[in-house]
Amino acid sequence: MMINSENTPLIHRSDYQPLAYRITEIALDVHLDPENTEVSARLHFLRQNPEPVKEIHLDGEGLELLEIRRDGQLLSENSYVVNGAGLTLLNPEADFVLETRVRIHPAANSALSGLYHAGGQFLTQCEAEGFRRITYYQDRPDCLAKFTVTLHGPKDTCPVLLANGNCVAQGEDAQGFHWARWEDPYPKPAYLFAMVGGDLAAMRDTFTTQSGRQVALEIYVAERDLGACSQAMESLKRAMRWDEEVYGREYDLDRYMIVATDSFNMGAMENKGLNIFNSKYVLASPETATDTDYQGIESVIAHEYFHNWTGNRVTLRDWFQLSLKEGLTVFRDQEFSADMNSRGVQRIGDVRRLRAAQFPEDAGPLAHPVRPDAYSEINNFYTATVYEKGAELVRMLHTLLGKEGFRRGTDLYFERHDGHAVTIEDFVEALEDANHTDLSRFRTWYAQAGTPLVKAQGVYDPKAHTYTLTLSQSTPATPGQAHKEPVPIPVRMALINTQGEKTALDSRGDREKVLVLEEATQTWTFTEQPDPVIPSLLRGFSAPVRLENPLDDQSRSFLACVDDDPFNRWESTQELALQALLAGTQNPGTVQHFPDALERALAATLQDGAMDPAFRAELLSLPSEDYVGEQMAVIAVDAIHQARDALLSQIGHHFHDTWLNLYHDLAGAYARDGLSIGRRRLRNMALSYLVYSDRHREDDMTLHARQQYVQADNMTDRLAAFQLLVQHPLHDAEDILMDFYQKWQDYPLVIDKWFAIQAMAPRADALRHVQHLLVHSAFDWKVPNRVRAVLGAFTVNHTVFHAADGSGYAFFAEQIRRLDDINPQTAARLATPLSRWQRYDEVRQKAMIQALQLLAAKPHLSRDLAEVIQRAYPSGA
Ligand code: B3K
Ligand code: ZN
Repeated sequence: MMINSENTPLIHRSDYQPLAYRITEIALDVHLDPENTEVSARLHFLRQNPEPVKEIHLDGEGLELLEIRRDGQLLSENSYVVNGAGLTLLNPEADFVLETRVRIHPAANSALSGLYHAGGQFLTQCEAEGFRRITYYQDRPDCLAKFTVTLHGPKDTCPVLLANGNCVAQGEDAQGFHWARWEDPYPKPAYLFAMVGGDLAAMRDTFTTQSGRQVALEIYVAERDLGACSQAMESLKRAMRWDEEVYGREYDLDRYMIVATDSFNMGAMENKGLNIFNSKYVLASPETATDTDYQGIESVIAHEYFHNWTGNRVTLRDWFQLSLKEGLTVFRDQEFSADMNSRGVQRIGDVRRLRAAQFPEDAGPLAHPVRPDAYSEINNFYTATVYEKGAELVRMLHTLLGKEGFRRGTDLYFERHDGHAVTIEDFVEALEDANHTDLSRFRTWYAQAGTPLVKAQGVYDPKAHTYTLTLSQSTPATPGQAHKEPVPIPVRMALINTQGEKTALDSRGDREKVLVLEEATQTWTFTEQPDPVIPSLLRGFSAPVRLENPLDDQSRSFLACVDDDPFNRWESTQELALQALLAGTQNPGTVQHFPDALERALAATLQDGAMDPAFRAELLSLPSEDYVGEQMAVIAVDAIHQARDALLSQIGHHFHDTWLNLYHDLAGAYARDGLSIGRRRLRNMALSYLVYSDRHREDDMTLHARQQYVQADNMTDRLAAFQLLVQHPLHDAEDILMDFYQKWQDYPLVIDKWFAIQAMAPRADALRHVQHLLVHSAFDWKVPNRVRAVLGAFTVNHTVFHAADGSGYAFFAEQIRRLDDINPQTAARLATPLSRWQRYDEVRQKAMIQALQLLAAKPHLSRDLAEVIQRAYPSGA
């Protein structure tokens, strides 16, 4: 691949150097203007060592330097150097004050990194390296400074001026302008800096902390959205209480602010005291947001709040430590959601996400350890590995140390490192020291990429009444890591007898155990087992591994009916469905065998009216096309799609009357409690199976969907019906598409759904349809949510994106080229599915490589996209 390697110079973890100078204080003065904003900065530098240094480098990108002074004196041109990467000060004193004034252009900033102007608001995004696009600075997470920020802006378009911390003064400027000064008492790295200016209304509330302090809570949105903030506000209060109760962590400022915007590169950002959020994770009303949207808000609000301790008060030494804050904070938000909702259902969802995003990443050319060793563009490392696998590592530590031990460890971690920039090693050491334990071998998990494969072998001896379990592990090679060490794998397990009961595993009578598989192979023998038993392994998905547990269908079906571990009960059903689907891919087009074992498992769930409906819906859902593909040596795109369609329709058909009864019985008035959410989920699943049961005729099941679409009083039900109709191969949904658009055209988040559902529809003319979506008047290349709604959704429309003639890839690459000039971060992220080319047949491989080459040849290729292409196809570089 012809990529200029200057595009992708690598930064190595081993090259870390402590700062020669600290910046103790920074005062910013910002005159907001969409075209030309002026930023003045006053920085107090303090040398860390007695020996003088030759120069100090300050990061800076796209800044127009207007003035520079040291200790009040204009700097002569021979005492500094400015280039595209920043500013170098020559022969600096031991301590001094540097003042700079620069000009930047927020309206032209479509990359949405640094200060940008979008939707009439001024907003910032500084993680990871956006602050250098605002002013010259040591833009690295170990540079902690006290910030004072004075914002000036026009009163009419920017009545609200916000920054981190407390508002300490405000006043009038001349001619319709005003200012506000904010002070953040907590020293912080620049990536946590934020400022906002705009015409915003606030929903206000208060929270009283465990020590009795009152905190003002404010959610800033457009005036018309004020009524859609209550889920966010309630979730915030629940998260604040939970962190006090579970981790003993209290909020530390007098004010907690959240600002919502439609123009944002990711979900949200944990800036100190002033979170900035994608409006998708703030705004919800029953008419516009689905139950899934509501849950997304709760977990992202909690996630950003939890960062106040895990990320902000204790921050990162360097970006290689990213999982120190992200893995730990994802673990915390998952546990919070498990405590607020059903623990079993939460765990199933978490594992589903891990398997959908992280396992493929770990098995492909973009694989990297949870603590990476090198990067070119750090924004490419906000990955499922750093976040989701990182959270799994913390979860395993929690399992190994136990709840109390883990809490002792985090208490010590906060006590030792509050106010410091630290490493993953510091975290592990705190857990060790608090528990007088040795986690040396566990560290390999952070250093080694790839998903371990665990193989289980069990033998029951009817004479000796013993059950012997042998577990072995191996991890496949990943780029740059040919040899792999064994890792300690906690395997939670039970043995289940023919009555469906867990047997006693030892003389203490424990019926569940955590075995720690540390070596390549280990064996455990359980005595006094009078009856044959079936092993229930990796309960609760106790480790992020693939498990090969050779059970026959009958045993799986039995576990699917009796296992009291919700995750494993689900897993047994999924495994049966997976086997049926894989078998189906062998003979595409023929009528598929609906295995008895699967039938029994599904029937048991369908008949169990006492079960939590949300869990029931999980048990009744089939593995995704992606998951099935992951299990195949060569992903058979079309065969998987057909097999899954066929099985859905068989299950729909076979249990037709049961589904219909469920559909009618589960109807009920809209409410937001867990039970009602579960009932809606199960009811919409029933509708979907009914529609699938006769997908190849268009008869009265689509009428049910049409009726539901029209009559629904909430978005969950309306969207479920809408999706079934739009994605039905024979149904003409033109009128419904128009109706939906007309109703919701003023609600960007709803229109994103309208775009995404169309882009995901596997219809015959899908590609042409997606091309039309890109020229629709509501499509906007500058709004990442909208771009993801079309291009992101398109990549999961497997039969179309992966069309054998390569048309999907070629089209996609053209769009990514275009996007790269507008928003490189989003372009690089969207392009990652192309990195999976090795998993497809030769024809598709060729076409995918061609698409990568098309990207590689792009003029002005961003560093973000260059790195992804380079890693996706290193052989040609
Ligand atoms: N810390 C931010 C992510 C920043 C991504 C920068 N490319 C959100 C979060 O994980 O909470
Ligand atoms: Zn985070």
